[in-house]
Amino acid sequence: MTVVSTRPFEGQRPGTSGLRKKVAVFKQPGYLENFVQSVFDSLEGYQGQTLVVGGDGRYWNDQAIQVILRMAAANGFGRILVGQDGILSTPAASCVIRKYKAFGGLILSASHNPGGPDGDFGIKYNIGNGGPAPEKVTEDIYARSQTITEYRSLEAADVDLARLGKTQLGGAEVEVIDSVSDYADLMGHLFDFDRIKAMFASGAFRMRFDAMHAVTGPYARTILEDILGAPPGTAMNAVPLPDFGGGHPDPNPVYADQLMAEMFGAKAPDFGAASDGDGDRNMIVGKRFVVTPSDSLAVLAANAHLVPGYAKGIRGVARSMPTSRAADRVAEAMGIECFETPTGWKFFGNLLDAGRVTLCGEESYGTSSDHVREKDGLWAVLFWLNLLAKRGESVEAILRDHWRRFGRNYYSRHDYDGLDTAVANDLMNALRAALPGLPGSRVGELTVESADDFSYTDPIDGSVSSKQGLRIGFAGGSRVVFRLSGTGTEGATLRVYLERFEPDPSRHDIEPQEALADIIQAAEALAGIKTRTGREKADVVT
Ligand code: VG1
Ligand code: CO
Repeated sequence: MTVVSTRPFEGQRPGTSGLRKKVAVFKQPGYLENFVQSVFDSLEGYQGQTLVVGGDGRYWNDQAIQVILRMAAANGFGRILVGQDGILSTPAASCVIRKYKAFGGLILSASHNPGGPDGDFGIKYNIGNGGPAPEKVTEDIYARSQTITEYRSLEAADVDLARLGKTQLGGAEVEVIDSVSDYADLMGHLFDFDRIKAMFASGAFRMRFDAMHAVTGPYARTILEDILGAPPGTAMNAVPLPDFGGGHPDPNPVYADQLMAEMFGAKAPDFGAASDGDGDRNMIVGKRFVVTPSDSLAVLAANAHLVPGYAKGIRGVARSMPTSRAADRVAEAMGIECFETPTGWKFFGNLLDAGRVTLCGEESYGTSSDHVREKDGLWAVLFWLNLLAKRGESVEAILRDHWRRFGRNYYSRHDYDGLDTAVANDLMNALRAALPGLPGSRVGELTVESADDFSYTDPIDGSVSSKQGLRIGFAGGSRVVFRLSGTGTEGATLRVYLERFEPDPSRHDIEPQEALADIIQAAEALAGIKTRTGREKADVVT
């Protein structure tokens, strides 16, 4: 064992989902080691216990994993489970942590952020319930990183991650496990695989899944093609590449443009889906028909009883604050609880553990349930496949029926990327200062009804998270929310979330940007985005 002296690095505070930095920052000697030691130092009682390690296959994963294995062994973990070739999607890691009752896990991913030598790297710690560490833990890790003086490691050869099986590393047993099988088993218990198989076998149903050269490739091939019998090639871009093929592994209509071209083309398949860098997000597309993530959550909640894993009913739903309130309407009709949490999956953990909610979702293409403690891309795809097989209707028909029953929440998110941090902070501060005077005032044709800076008190442990986004509600139920991203690595990203409720079915066919035009104008009038940032329009509109 070696004890290496070190000095703190600035800025090792985890954001919305772990610590994310440029690869070059992570490659500084001691940078990764300091963070990992800070994680271990902030935990208690892990001696002899199990740690799960895996990542999304991005550039530098392989080397980082060897560093982590040596450090985990040197720090006294008894057993380390690592995905073959270092691969574990975020939901698969969550599944493995739970199944083998591990103490926790380290997941190497920067999710939807681009990879490669000039791209991003990331690491997050998940606790024993399989979910992201709550804020209290991430704050402890950060505090420790600012006072760290040494880290522990071993002098040992690299573990062969390609070969399944066990190796001894210092006092720890390292086991390389199949990356897919535990996760695939769990999916088989939740969904009606026979019915989905029959749908594919009929030949009348075609789908495309875009893995975006990220981690879900092997999962999608095994589950969709090998187990469910979808034709080979159903999963496209299915080989994980260290730089994701130079793309942006973010499953939205802008970045998954290859899939969108097919879904809107002449021979469009019936169903399309995509997932992100670490496999926890999902985009659902029908034949020439886009499904917003907020609507997807609401549809899953309303139809959960049709799926074996949820046939007994769902207990409640939770959504992140900026997510549209489509799910709230379903919860109300079903007489179940609905929670509004800050952005980031870590805020769902307590509600799931306490059995208060079954389904959770975020507007950023993230949905999942109590089967794991992370969002889960392929799970959502399989849920939709199960619904399509059971209802025998198209994606579009299911959505239109949903809107008729519950009304339609028109929704869009406008992102302004790579802003000067000071400019973005000034914009938010000015708007925050103006909030108290807004209620009752008019912005264009709209009247402001409410305005606040979202603060969340966790109903289970009472912890408070403040400054989680500025929300302005208008008379009639429309809303705009402003937030700064907590996952970027360059400058600041401003996210503007826009929503309008439309109960009238004869008005459910409007193009969303048009349906939201007055709210888009109000957002500009309230925040002065153009004048402050000099940007004429958003970089990404989803
Ligand atoms: C974004 C999304 C948020 C999501 C987070 C992590 O955060 O908005 O909903 O939970 O990414 O997802 P932010 O702070 O940039 O808005 V992932 O798939 O990157 O682990
Ligand atoms: Co992700």
